[in-house]
Amino acid sequence: MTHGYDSGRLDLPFVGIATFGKRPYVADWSLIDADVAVLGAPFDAGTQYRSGARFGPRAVREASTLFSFGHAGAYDHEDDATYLGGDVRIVDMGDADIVHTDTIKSHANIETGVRAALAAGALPVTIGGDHSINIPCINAFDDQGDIHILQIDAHLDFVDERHGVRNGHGNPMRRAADKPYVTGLTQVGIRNVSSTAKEGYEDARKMGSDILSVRQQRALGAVQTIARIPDGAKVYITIDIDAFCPSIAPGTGTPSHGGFLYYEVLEMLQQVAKTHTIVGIDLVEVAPDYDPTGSTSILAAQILLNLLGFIFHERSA
Ligand SMILES: [Mn+2]
Repeated sequence: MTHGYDSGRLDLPFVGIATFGKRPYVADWSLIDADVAVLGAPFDAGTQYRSGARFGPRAVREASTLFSFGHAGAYDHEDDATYLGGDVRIVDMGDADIVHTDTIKSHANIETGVRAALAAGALPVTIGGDHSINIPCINAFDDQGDIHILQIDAHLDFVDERHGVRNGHGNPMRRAADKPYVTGLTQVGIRNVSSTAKEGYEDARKMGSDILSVRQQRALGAVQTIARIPDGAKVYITIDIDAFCPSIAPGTGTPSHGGFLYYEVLEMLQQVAKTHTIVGIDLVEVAPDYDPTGSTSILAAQILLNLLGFIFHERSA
């Protein structure tokens, strides 16, 4: 371990270079030797309203340092569990290169990063960027067997094509559903008006989607919600920060009132980590400049670190 009293340094959260969780930076993607590889995907040219998610990876990394005191792991007294002890090896791959105005090249660079994480046997965790960055993430799973997608989001993101656009942030769940190895989707938190019209919802259901609003999820609770995901499915989780209520997550391009609060999402993530194998994660649409308090980025970092804690706690159990 390189941090904490082990090394003779106190290394408080505000000290040092802000990699994700203050974990080691691995610039050479052929040298990843880790359980988790975190990739930044600072691309926001897929937005249809307010841009700014290109600054998401830096803001989430910065926020993640708050949870990175030098002690070994994070003890949770409610669960009586210590999460993310020194045995869980997390590395930060830095960012995929982004070529301004060029979605194809930028997405290809993100896909290369996710493929490198998978080739190393690490769990890929990609921080957006707008939700279009999920498209190359899912492309990278074309040799990984069947996956099911759990999407936590305000918006369905199931537009096939509009004005020739097929790879914007309104399209990723449709692009995923197009894949033969994506066997189904569970889309939770969907509410209010967005770019997906009625036919998009009909297409989604035809292509294997289970769609739940915030109020429908609340009525079910976490256990019953996650029980709707097929048994034995390998699950890829995509979290759009706008799934949360704008009162706790205003730092995003397309806020939508009536969203989730922290524990509603956390409990779904803890449950799915118990019941299913998680094969990949992305968290998108943090646009920090709309939230001068930084609370949105802290929420994103806290959700990711807790989710990783749950996953590796189950793996070691
Ligand atoms: Mn989205």
